[in-house]
Amino acid sequence: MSTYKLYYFTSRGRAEVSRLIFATAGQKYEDIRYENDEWPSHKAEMPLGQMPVLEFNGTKLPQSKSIARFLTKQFQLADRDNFEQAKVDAVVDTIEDLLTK
Ligand SMILES: N[C@@H](CCC(=O)N[C@@H](CS)C(=O)NCC(=O)O)C(=O)O
Repeated sequence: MSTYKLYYFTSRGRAEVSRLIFATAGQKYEDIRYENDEWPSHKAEMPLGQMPVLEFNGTKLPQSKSIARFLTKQFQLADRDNFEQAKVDAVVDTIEDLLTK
């Protein structure tokens, strides 16, 4: 059975989309949330020294959008056709615009 651990801060930020995907799919996962003062001692454990990070079957994957795209494919929530995928990408890119601002 596959195991999923999602590492992020206690805020919603760049992890919330993946948390929502897990909820929508009804998939159990470990939602690991670090307080700001805990972060320095975990930074070196992350592939790019940042979060969110998804640990899938023991391997860590960085980058929030890569994680979200992987999860939607994993749980068959996207990819029904190319236009459906483009609509999903548009939502992701819009969220990125908001986060950047
Ligand atoms: N492009 C990355 C950006 C990740 C990022 O900026 N993470 C921030 C929190 S939102 C972080 O880990 N900051 C702590 C640090 O850089 O030490 C993504 O989308 O996952």
